[in-house]
Amino acid sequence: MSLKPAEELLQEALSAWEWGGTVVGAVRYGAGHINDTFCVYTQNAEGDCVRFILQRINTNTFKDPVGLMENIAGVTGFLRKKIEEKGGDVTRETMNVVPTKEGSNFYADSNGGAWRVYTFVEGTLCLQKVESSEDFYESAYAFGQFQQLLADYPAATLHETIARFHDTANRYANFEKALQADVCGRAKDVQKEIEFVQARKADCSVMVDLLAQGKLPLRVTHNDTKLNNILMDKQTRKGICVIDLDTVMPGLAANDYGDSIRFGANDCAEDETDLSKVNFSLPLFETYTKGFLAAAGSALTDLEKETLPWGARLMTLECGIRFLTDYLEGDHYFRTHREGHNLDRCRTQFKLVSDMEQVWDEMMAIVKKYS
Ligand code: ADP
Ligand code: GN1
Ligand code: MG
Repeated sequence: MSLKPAEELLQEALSAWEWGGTVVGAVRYGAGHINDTFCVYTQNAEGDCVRFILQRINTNTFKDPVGLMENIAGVTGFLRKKIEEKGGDVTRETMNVVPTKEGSNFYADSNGGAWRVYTFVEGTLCLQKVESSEDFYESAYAFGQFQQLLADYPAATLHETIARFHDTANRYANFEKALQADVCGRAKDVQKEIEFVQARKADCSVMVDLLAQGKLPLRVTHNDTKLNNILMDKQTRKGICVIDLDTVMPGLAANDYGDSIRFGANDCAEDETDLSKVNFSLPLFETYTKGFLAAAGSALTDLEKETLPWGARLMTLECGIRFLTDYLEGDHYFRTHREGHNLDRCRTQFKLVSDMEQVWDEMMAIVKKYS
């Protein structure tokens, strides 16, 4: 079933929860590319405003919402125990799912959509761009710690919410398929980008080959470690809560590290159209490396640490390949807001990959310094 605009199902979804007060309104929220997120404003008996996050899971992307929500319930429950043990605040340091009136952790709507509600973590910031080196360090520490906390999570119980999510070689194969099909006749206009990818076909296999050879371990990873998937405390500016847990699955440590570098170690938006503003920042790379290794380094093997720069390069290349593939296929995967949006996004990623290739030796040396 094709999904209707989320707004059309909003009232139906709202009626599936108790809310503990009167719903005053619900507005679109956040800048994600996949799910539909709303902030729900309620008024409780004391007259105070209490906010919630209501999300429609994109079931075209996440085909098994039951398994996905089981993962989230499992992971947040596990984190809650760890946070309690260290005397932390479980209402702010992990996501908390609010059950429906029927006691389920999501609501299946009449259109095949799946909705869930989280308590709103107040007093936090969600950054779309790095504002200071200190913020980036804190995000690195928070993602590193997230991985540490989940190190002994029973990984075999996790559902693979998107098959082969960070299998870069398979992403390359899908790109070639999209290119052959060229359903929109767009390939002729993006020859430079196509050549860029094809020249890096061998790179796409570096990490997946090491995994297949048993040289790198699978860990419980987040797999979507963008800066805007961390909530930072407004007062202390510490990264307090890792959000967007849909892609928590067994994966490579370098990919969590690398996806954060891709998104945050630069001074531009992911969809910046002026490529002269798109520059990989080695100082920010160093800051993130320091924070991530301070939190997660002791759990990583020597080869995992050595290959972290590959995580950065390949997550950036892979993301660019995914944007380009979606552009060739007619923009059906990532939400777009303008003509050529995926192509703009793809170009920023490829510029960043080129920059990283230029300073590869320095990247390797920085990782070594903090290992
Ligand atoms: P998407 O998959 O679309 O990226 P996210 O789960 O990252 O969705 O949520 C989108 C935005 O909503 C986040 O960037 C953040 O600003 C906000 N958000 C999500 N969950 C919470 C929460 N529990 N408390 C406060 N803000 C949240
Ligand atoms: C998507 O959902 P969101 O916006 O946090 C995508 C990530 C990409 C990212 C690029 C499930 O993340 O893999 O890296 O866009 N999520 C999924 O910004 O495909
Ligand atoms: Mg997000």
